[in-house]
Amino acid sequence: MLVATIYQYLFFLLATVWAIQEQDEFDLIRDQHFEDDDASYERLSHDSLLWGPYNSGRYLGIRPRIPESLLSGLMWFNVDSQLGVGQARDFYEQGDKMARANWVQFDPRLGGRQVIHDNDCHINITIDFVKSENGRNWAVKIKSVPHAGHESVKTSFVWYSGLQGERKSDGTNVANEGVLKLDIPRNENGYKGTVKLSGFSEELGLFEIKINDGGDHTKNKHPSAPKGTMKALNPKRTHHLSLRVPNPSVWQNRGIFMTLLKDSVQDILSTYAEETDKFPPHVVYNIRNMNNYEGNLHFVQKMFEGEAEFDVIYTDVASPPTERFTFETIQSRIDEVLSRVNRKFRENFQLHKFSDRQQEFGQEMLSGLLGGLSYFYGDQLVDRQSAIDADEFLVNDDDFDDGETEIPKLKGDLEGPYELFTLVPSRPFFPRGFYWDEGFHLLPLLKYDSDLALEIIKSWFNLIDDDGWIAREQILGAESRSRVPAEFQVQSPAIVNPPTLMLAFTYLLDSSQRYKFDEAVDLGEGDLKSDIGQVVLNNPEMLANYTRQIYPKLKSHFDMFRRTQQGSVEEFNRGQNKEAYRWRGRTVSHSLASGIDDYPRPLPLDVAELNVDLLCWMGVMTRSIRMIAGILELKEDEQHFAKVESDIIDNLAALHWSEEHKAYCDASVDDDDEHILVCHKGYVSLFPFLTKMVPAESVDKIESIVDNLTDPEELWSDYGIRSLSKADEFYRTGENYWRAPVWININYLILENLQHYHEITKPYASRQLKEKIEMAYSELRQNLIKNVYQQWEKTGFVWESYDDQTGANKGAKNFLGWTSTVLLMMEMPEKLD
Ligand SMILES: *[C@@H]1O[C@H](CO)[C@@H](O)[C@H](O)[C@H]1NC(C)=O
Ligand SMILES: *[C@@H]1O[C@H](CO)[C@@H](O)[C@H](O)[C@H]1NC(C)=O
Ligand SMILES: CC(=O)N[C@H]1CO[C@H](CO)[C@@H](O)[C@@H]1O
Repeated sequence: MLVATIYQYLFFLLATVWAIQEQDEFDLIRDQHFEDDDASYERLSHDSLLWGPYNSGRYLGIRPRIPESLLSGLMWFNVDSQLGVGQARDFYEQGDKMARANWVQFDPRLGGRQVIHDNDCHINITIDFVKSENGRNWAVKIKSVPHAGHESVKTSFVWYSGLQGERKSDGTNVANEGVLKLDIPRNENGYKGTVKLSGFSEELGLFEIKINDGGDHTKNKHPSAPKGTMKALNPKRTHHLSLRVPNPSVWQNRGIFMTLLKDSVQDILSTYAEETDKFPPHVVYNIRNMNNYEGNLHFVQKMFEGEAEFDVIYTDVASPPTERFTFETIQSRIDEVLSRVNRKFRENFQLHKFSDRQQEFGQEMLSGLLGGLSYFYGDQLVDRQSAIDADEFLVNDDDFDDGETEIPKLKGDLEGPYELFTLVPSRPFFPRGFYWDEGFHLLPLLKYDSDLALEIIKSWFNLIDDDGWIAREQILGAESRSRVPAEFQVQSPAIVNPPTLMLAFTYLLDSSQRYKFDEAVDLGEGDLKSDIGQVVLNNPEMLANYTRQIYPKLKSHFDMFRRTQQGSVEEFNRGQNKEAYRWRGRTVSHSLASGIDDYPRPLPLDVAELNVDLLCWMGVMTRSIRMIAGILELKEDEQHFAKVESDIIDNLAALHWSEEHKAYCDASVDDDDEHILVCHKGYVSLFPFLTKMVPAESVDKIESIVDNLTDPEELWSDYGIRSLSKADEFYRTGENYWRAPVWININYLILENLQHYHEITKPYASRQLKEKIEMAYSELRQNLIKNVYQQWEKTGFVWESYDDQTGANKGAKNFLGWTSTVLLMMEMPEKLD
């Protein structure tokens, strides 16, 4: 590539002279991106969220919110024995022996602190990541201390940075792939002091990455090598290796590093077979640049004995000097950022009734959730061929044994690329976007930074396709696919998922209506900076503009649900109107679409099935879209949606309420095609209550729901409300995923609605019901907080679900994730009155 070569040549010879001119040029380019006034919020928002640990499935993976751009991060391994290298840390894995690994203070616009207690490597690592005020520069400080009894533990740290070729934010190709080069004199025996890389890309402009070797204040000690060891492997020096890898392979940094290491080790073994004692692990596992490669992927490796500390600085060369980091200024910025993060947390969440330790726990819930903020870009597998006939079921899985998960056999084609900015349920186990989870993720965030929540909602809604469909699990790009078993990778347009984002959006609109719109002022840039996080919600015109933008997508999404998940009503002469729905794509034991996979549903499989939880989700969507039509003053739409909403509420009573069981239930038909209710008490039967679809006047129904909720023989456990009644025949059977365990997201909704119904039934409720609700609320809230907190103390993590008999942790770890709604529970009042 001639152009690139000339460019590199010019750039690296004339970088210093250029820097001045380039700065003007880049300012110009940026000003063009953001020329009009309206864009000042856009620009602030863009820059303050440009960089982050957005490759959140790694322990530390830093990237900008730009497609296929610069990927950087940290790997490490123990070098006391030969075994350590096989457990090199990079991807955050469920099985890694970590006593802790989470962001404990974090704000996506500022940065924060992650702590990692690695029991295999016998070290505790603190990683501080901070951004500059303008958001375009960042720095990382890595500190590691050995565990007691392992004071001279030897650890290798590897920083990698790789340029992926880049695309423009609109997905089109850039003219120039960019370059990344070592920018100090090459020394095959390694380096003392700071290693510097310089680079250029269209979207990032000119940039530098500097990696130091600690400073005079550190107690860094590098292990020594036996006499006569090859100089190129000197463990007292920093080693650098770079090579050209295809852009789509940059993310495979760990595998590439291991291959290079293997080549080096094999070469050593064949040459020095007799002298292997000269090559202990901390010597032989140093990378060597044997072939004088130079390319887009760079590794910088260090060996430490005992404590370790070093820093990495990323500089946007076009930034003014006041915005750039130096090794001398990192620490004061870290101190400042951490204290601002703490202050912001305390301002938004009032936890003063809790102990210091519990407050730390609360802050870790939010930090861990936000530490999962991720940016994805890539293609996904979708099966649009094997259309699922509305009247057929995916797999006849009568033959499956209990506990076995049967999966629809789909064949996917790649579509895209798409981009997604999202939180993730669990960095080690589910490091990707989940539609059903995301609405819950946004609940704690709405309070803290509603502007970011709106960014995330918009990013998701952008993925709604022309048919109104969105994949329930977003597995974008090869890196994401590498973490999902092949049989789960393909998404089907026939399968939907609970539209929880609509639920989150109604919470948001509710809270915006509490603000006084007429007081909103025109915000200048100065104000914007301090208000960023709550700008749109405080500005009715911006909120209306935002809503106007997403409205067409929402409408088509809503229409798709009504079209594809329609239930049979007239065929069986039931219902008061046609609002009734059935989740498509279910099997005998699973309805993945519903999100509560193995919750028991009517059997045998029948097209006459109607699902009460889906009708409630339709109600949530309708209510949400009605509110939006209201904001946009679309009177006709608003009236139409209001009618659908009341039809849904009518049919909930007509089609799904069982007088016999005093509960809302799924429905089907019997042998004579007569409407019947199939009741499995648990989360599904609570749905009308959880989504505020039970009218306040229906106090009798509410009382029955509360009675069963508080019955220890049914739903009540000491650790929260269990997913399925103890009295149900399927209780704790099969894979027991949603057939007993306590899930925190649903429990959050239960608490929130106990509160809600306590308030709105005041004109109707007996004194007795009022007291029942108050008691259920207080005890449930206490039980939940207590158990999640205790399990966190015990295991170092919060979890996907909790055992209803012992409170013990279950499923995926570091599930922050909707389990973080426990933070909202902590903030709720202790008692209702
Ligand atoms: C490392 O972390 C553990 C907690 O996971 C703590 O008990 C221990 O004191 C820490 N060690 C050091 C040296 O800080
Ligand atoms: C809202 O949109 C209108 C029309 O596109 C535009 O003129 C106005 O400046 C926007 N207002 C804000 C606050 O973004
Ligand atoms: C404790 C309690 O009131 N449980 C009720 C749950 O619902 C059934 C009806 O199916 C009632 O009979 C129980 O009394």
